Amino acid sequence: MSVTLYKFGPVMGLPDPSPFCFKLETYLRMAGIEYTVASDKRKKAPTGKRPFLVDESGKVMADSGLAIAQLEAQNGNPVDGKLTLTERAESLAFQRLMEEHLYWTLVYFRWLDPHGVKHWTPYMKDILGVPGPVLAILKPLAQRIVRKQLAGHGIGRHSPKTIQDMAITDIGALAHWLGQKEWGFGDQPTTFDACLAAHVGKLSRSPGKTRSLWKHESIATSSVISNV
Ligand SMILES: N[C@@H](CCC(=O)N[C@@H](CS)C(=O)NCC(=O)O)C(=O)O
Repeated sequence: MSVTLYKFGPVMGLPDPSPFCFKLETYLRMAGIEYTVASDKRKKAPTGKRPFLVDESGKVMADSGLAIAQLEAQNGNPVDGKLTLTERAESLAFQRLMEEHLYWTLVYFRWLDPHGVKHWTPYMKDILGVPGPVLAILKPLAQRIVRKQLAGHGIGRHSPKTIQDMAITDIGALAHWLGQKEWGFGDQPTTFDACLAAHVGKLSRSPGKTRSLWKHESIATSSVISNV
């Protein structure tokens, strides 16, 4: 089987600035699924978000987690099949911590925190695939949308210091749970590790304040980054 992956594109030495795109691409590699990266930066997903996949029959799989669940079911669970039900529950809970909470603290630092915005702006042109003058128009519009999203989530109603503390608490929980383990579960990487690599990769390679969050808690996962 082969699929086409719609993502944003490599930046700052990461396969993608979006942890969801990073996770899904890493999963495809771990599962041994052939894929090509679509060059079309404009094509819209049914959900309006990236990543999404299109298979050979034209079927669209949107949302990284749902796409992985479909691929696992279709291909005999090549990546997560060895996990017990308890491990699956832990894997899901930690992925939710990263994707539904830690991720939003990073969104704040990238788009709204004045210090973070200053450091991120030079990368935005490449991430969004638009020329500088268009970016100057798009940035305030995007910031308005992000401000609404963060207020809707609830995290955006807190002070910058509280948002930073929340990120540090999440990173600390992950670090304590992982301890010195090389992988989240057993002796091989699973979807959990793909998700972790995506978030740790983003934290450690991000410019400005986000990187200092990473330095604040030494999370013992360098093997996750280098191996996945
Ligand atoms: N739950 C989704 C989240 C995907 C997501 O939030 N993608 C962001 C980039 S990190 C996006 O495409 N945002 C564009 C937008 O919101 O318009 C998944 O796992 O794929």
